[in-house]
Amino acid sequence: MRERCEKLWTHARLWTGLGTGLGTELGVIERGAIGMRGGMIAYAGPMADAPDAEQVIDCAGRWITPGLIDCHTHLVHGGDRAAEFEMRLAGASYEEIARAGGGILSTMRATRAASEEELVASALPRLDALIAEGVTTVEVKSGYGLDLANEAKMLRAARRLGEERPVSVATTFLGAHALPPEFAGDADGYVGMLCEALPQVASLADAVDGFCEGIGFSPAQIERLFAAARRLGLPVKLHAEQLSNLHGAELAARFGALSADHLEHLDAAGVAAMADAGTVAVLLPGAFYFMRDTRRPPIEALRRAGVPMALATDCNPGTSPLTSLLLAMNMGATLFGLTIDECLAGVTRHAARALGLQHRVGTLAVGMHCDLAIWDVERPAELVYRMGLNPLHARVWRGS
Ligand code: DI6
Ligand code: FE
Repeated sequence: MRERCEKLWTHARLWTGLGTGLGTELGVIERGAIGMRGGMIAYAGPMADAPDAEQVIDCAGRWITPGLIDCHTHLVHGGDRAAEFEMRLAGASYEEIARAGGGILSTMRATRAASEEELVASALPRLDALIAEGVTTVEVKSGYGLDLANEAKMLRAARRLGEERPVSVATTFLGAHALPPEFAGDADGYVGMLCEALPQVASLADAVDGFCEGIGFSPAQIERLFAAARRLGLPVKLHAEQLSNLHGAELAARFGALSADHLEHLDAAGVAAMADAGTVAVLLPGAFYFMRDTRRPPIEALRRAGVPMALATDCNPGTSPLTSLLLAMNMGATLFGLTIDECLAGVTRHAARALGLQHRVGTLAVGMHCDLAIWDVERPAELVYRMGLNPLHARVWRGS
């Protein structure tokens, strides 16, 4: 006789994320049930075999997926860049705007000027939009403070979001996002400062990220940062191959990175290195769309090599002001050619892995956190198909 559950969701169709093989239905259970005890999943399987429970919730045939995971965001930042969007519509390029003092540095100024409380307050509406669509775990990067005090302020604000709302927050230190004016012409000096500062932000960050790009940091600079991060036991991830191919993904793979993100210019060697290292490819179709990019990441090569692909919003004020993970899935399918199951795995199982959280969240399995999204849909494809309709019926975080 199995132990009673505290709660049991019955008459549900389960998309567990546990099947094998990409492109096949990932572990669907018709007439399924989920049992919860102590905030964890205690049962996930056919209703017929479900244990007793103190409270039974009849899902009336609705679909249950793992709670969604947005594994790449810049949710915390000061101000917005709507005026720069207007300039881009009038013909200015992202690079021209950046060279004129706009871009990341304009958000840096607004972020430095904001208090921790103001950063939390301005991020909450964006977080609430994600939560309203079933997000139960969100990653938040720093990267607009660009000095120790302001990067730490961003990371504290990010952690506070997880106290203000029922959601799990993973924080990432992205000090190597852009060169601040204090270090103009001295990127190496700035990276040296970051490496020295790392022990002081280590307790605030779950991972270390960088922007490896001509307009960001060189592979040699990222390598120094990654070596410092690994010495502290911090996992790494990288914005790589977004605008050009500097072989950042290979570098990331060499450091056992959790993920390499963007990847529009990834080549075959990069794909192979990621496959060998088990590094997740985080695809960010919102940035691709908003920047009117035309070069797609090498999806077919990633698929063939068995590289897990995640999808995220990249929510940021400059290149992806997107606060809908459902829309990111739609873009993943329409712009990048992902299948429905790839899109769903991309915001659940593989997104969890991109954060190193695959043993806690991202699938419907016994022993995982009971984070659920319950949907008013007839088939999972509807979650990817619609643009702007939110079919979330209920959201469960850690069992409630
Ligand atoms: N890649 C991007 O597209 C964004 N950051 C990054 O590393 C740009 C962020 C911004 O423009 O504010
Ligand atoms: Fe990003």
